[in-house]
Amino acid sequence: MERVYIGLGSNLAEPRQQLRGALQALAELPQSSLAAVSSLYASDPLGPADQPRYINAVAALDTDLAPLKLLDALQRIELAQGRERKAERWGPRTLDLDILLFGDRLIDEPRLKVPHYHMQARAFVLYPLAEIAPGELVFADGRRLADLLTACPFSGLERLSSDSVTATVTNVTRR
Ligand code: A4P
Ligand code: MG
Repeated sequence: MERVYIGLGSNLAEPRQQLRGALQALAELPQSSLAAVSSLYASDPLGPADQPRYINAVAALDTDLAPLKLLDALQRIELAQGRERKAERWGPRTLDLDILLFGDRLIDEPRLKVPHYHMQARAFVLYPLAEIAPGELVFADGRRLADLLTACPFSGLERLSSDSVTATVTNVTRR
């Protein structure tokens, strides 16, 4: 089993419900077990400002799926929840599932780059990740989570009090 961290984001069509559905789908993936889920965070949109705020979270999944198989599965979950791919960069979406880290692998394939590009500067990724990852986490490219957090202000981010979203997912360590 390898430990994978997955970033979840939504800013359309009841974002909390979108994340709830996605977490349930992650918990049901074959050859995998959902190990932990961060708090939910509300975050200002990165990219075009004329879109709703996002709800973001990070989940830890232990899996025997190969990286591209997991990507396929995540994209199926996105599509099942009404995701439409539009031309606008960083535009609104019902559900975005990004593979942030995959064990200690560096992946550079046309469909999959890991660690996920840009995650180093995104508070809505780093702070939820830090909730569920070991404090001394080092990425496969040598960067340290602690250093990235120090360089990334907790701005535009609001940690939401725990609610029913993660509570409905079974057998998960909650924070
Ligand atoms: N792809 C490559 N590497 C990966 C990876 N590690 N994980 C490829 C997942 N996918 C990966 O993704 C485009 C292609 O990236 C996929 O087909 C896959 O093969 P996409 O989900 O179709 O497109 P996207 O998400 O619109 O593009 P991108 O560049 O991934 O957008 P981001 O970076 O995910 O940004 N603001 C806030 N506050 N919170 C957010 O969550 N999200 C975005 C989207 C913009 N602003 C945001 C948020
Ligand atoms: Mg994406």
